[in-house]
Amino acid sequence: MKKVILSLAIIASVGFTSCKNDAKQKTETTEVSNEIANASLSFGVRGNCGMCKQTIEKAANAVEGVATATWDVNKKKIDVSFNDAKTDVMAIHTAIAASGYDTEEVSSSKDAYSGLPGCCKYDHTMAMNQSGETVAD
Ligand SMILES: [Cu+2]
Repeated sequence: MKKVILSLAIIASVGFTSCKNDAKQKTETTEVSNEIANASLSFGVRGNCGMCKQTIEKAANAVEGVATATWDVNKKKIDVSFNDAKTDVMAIHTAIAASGYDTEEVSSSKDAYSGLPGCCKYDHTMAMNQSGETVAD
């Protein structure tokens, strides 16, 4: 239990870090729930920084059936594991779009996008699902 609290504190502190520090942001943090995953997928999601990462992962994890969600700021890509009896791919795309972020399949909600912090207002023409290496720190 202490480990869970500690990791939540780490996730929170990463989330509150300013956008200017994203080059040094850890790319390994993952939102975790108690779901049992039997399926996984990866798809492109646009975004700029560590704050975007937190919003995107939180949105994906809020979908019932999602076990883990990890967004990579360099690849503009999310890896999701989920229980396919409880959710499906489009529900995950839709939840992320509703939080303000474009996915490969669903364009972001305009209202949610306009509510993002200035530094998170990513370019809608940004290439996503890139194959580059994950930058470790
Ligand atoms: Cu951001």
